[in-house]
Amino acid sequence: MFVRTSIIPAFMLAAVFAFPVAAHAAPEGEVSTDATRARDARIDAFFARATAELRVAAADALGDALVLAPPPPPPAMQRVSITSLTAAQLLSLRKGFAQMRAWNSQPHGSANYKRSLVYWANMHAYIGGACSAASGINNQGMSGLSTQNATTPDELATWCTCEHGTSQFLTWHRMYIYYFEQVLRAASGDATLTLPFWDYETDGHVPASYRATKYFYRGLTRANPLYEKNRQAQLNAGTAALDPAVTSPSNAMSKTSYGPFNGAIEQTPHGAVHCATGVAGCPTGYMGYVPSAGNDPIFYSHHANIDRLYECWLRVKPSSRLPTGSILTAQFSFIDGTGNLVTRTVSDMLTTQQLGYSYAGGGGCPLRIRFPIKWLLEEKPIHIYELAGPVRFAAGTTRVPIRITPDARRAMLTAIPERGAPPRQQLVLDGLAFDEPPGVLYKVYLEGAGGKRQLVGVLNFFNATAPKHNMPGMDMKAEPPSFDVTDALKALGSGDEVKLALEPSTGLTGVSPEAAARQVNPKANVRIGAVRMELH
Ligand SMILES: [Cu+2]
Repeated sequence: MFVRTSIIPAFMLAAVFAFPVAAHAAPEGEVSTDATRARDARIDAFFARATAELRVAAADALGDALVLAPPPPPPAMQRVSITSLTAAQLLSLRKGFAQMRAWNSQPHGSANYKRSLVYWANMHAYIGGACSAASGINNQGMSGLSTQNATTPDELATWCTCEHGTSQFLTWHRMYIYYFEQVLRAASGDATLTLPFWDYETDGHVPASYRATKYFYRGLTRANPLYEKNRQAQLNAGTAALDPAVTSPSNAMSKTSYGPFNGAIEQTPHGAVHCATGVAGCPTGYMGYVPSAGNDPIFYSHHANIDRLYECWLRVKPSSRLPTGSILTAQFSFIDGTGNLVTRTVSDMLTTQQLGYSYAGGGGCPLRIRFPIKWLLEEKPIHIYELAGPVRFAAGTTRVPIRITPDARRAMLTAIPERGAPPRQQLVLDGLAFDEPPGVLYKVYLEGAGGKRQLVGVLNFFNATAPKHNMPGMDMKAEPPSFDVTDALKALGSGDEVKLALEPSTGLTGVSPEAAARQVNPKANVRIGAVRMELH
């Protein structure tokens, strides 16, 4: 039933490390021939592979935390955090966005229009035409936008092609921001410009360079092309930050294979940051609505950060974490830095090595990525327990008693012999749906006796605004929201009185749940079909 873990007995590690490093040099007196050189190459390759595998095995054997190996030396193009741009880099970034905005008014079909900000936003998705309902233009926080319609061959090939709620979420967005960066670089006139990432986990504020309405350059005050007024007011004022529940990648980082990781990171931090940045939850503000999100310059740095987190996660074990199968043969079309239409295959643009960029400071990855000891075990659950039936969300916080049977409790605590550890517990919310978007996010807590509670994640409704899901209710068939609750249940103790609590949130720090509850759309009727716990 279990795939063997990669734990290698200590004596084997010792044996390999004891192998003389110079053992592959031709022994004294042996003449170097084609045959000996081929043998040496084989031995070198073996050592390279063995070192990589041993690093993983050693980390596995050491417990549930992995200290990441140092990253490879940086290629020429390195993406850095917005907050560590030099003045010259920030100026190039501003020039790039200012130029792309200026190209918005170029004629359709021209190379410059294909490199404009509105064109790139439309490539992701747009309001109107064959992409999404034109009525979306009336959503709160859409000022400055107009409905769009793809007509030219390049527009028909590239517009409204974003991937949400599919296995191509990470791969498509990696390709998309790669080409966006090429265009931004060309627009800036700075051949060294890279797309900076918004590291909201370190600091949840919108960076000052994206909040300022104006900036000063060469004796003139100019409009800041990185500013967008259709964001939550407190974020643009700098008086509130994104809540850590919104920005934490830890739930996604605990996944061990591509599909679950792709689904989990799309929810948090990706979708949660989108909804918390828009003016009043999804589908408001440019960022909170898929068909308008690409019109806010911070969108591209948000996605650079998602790409960076993807890279952090991949680096733990690229050989088993990169996507496989039909994902790799799909083709997508973009516009390159000179304004030409390009069609590329996913497998050719899969890794940062292929694309020639890296992330600064070791990627700024969390130094220790927690991962379950299961490591190389199957993602399939070994037990599933139904904890609660249908749930209708209340106006304020919804509390759902969940019954953990003695049977489930025993299974949760019993070590799996092959692993030497008990299974991880994952809470899954099936059949999440609504009549109208609620206009808030929901923090997900587990509560024990005496009001003790543990945050396990956050629910957002960004994907429900994607063109493919752009209708009442939402389709969460692909990946229902799921949360690793192992540590939370442990922290709450073994009492059987556990409640699931769903608390309205604007996604910002310093806003009370009561204030967020007042923002809930009374016609939302948010509901869950069932709550279950999976043991993995
Ligand atoms: Cu996005």
